[in-house]
Amino acid sequence: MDTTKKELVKAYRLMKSIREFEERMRSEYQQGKLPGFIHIYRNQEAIAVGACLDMSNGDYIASTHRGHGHCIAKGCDLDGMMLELACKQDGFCNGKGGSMHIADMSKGMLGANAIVGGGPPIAAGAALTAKTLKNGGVSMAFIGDGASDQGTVAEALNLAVVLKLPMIFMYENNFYAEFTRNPKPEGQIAARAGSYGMPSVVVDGSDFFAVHAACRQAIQRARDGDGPTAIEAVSARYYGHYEGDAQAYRDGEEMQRQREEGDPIPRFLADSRCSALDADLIREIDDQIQTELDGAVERALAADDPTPDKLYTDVYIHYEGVLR
Ligand SMILES: Cc1ncc(C[n+]2csc(CCOP(=O)(O)OP(=O)(O)O)c2C)c(N)n1
Ligand SMILES: [Mg+2]
Repeated sequence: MDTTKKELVKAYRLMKSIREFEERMRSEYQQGKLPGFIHIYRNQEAIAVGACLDMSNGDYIASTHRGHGHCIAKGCDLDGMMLELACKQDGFCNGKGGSMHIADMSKGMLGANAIVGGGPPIAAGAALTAKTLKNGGVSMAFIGDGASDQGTVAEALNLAVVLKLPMIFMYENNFYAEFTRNPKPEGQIAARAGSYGMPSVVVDGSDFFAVHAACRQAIQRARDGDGPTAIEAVSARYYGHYEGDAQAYRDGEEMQRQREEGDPIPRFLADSRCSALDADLIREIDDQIQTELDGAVERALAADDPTPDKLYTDVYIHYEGVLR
């Protein structure tokens, strides 16, 4: 599969933006400047970026509680995200969403979701919309290994096959659900999805090229009207379940090895297909990301909180006038 230089630059920029955005968030969070709970995506960046690279704003994704990478990969700008994570009134959801409920409809990002397994039925609905409107759109649900056992996921798998939906089930198997190691052997999640009657593959989630190739094929299949595909991308969680989790339940040596071997960014740059990305170009991109982040953090911390009179806005849809 050919990946153009433009695509490689975009992929690098997005993976590095996710990495740096989250590391900056961690630092601000540890200083008590960001509220709520955050779940860091580190070392899974190649999955979000490989998955979203062939999608446009007219395609949909439904994210998870570990959603910053999905947002950035789908094109959400860092400024709006940082404002939202700081719960400021100019954030994507006017400060009401924060990390776990952030959404940006203009980019087809249907939302992070604190309900484990909440995304796939939403993505199935979006896929049905695209199919009904015949607009060529596709829809993707990101699903953790823990979430893969939820009944909502089973329902979405079933509907996607029965209705031949333009949908991709993107499983991110990082082998942990909160503090519990997932006992399923690698490939079992994909096999279960396959048993519903859709093609299913297992890829190395640290390998951008493997993820991108599988997603390109699945997205094309969906656009061609051939129905859903399931992809199990295997990775290892880098940090704890949430920021602040010391991971005392993991073997330290094994974790260190997984952290090093599982880093998708040096692996991407070392690939011969990236030889066109010279050191000056990488430095330039890195500098641009830092400048963008400096501005985003400064603006977010200085921005206004939502005012008390906005307490009940953006919470419920008001149907008056809509259903007439
Ligand atoms: C319906 C529901 N059950 C339980 C929880 C608590 N919970 C939050 S995250 C999580 C684990 C999810 O694991 P996984 O799907 O593998 O995603 P990961 O955290 O590894 O990205 C659980 C059980 C929840 N938020 N929602
Ligand atoms: Mg997991």
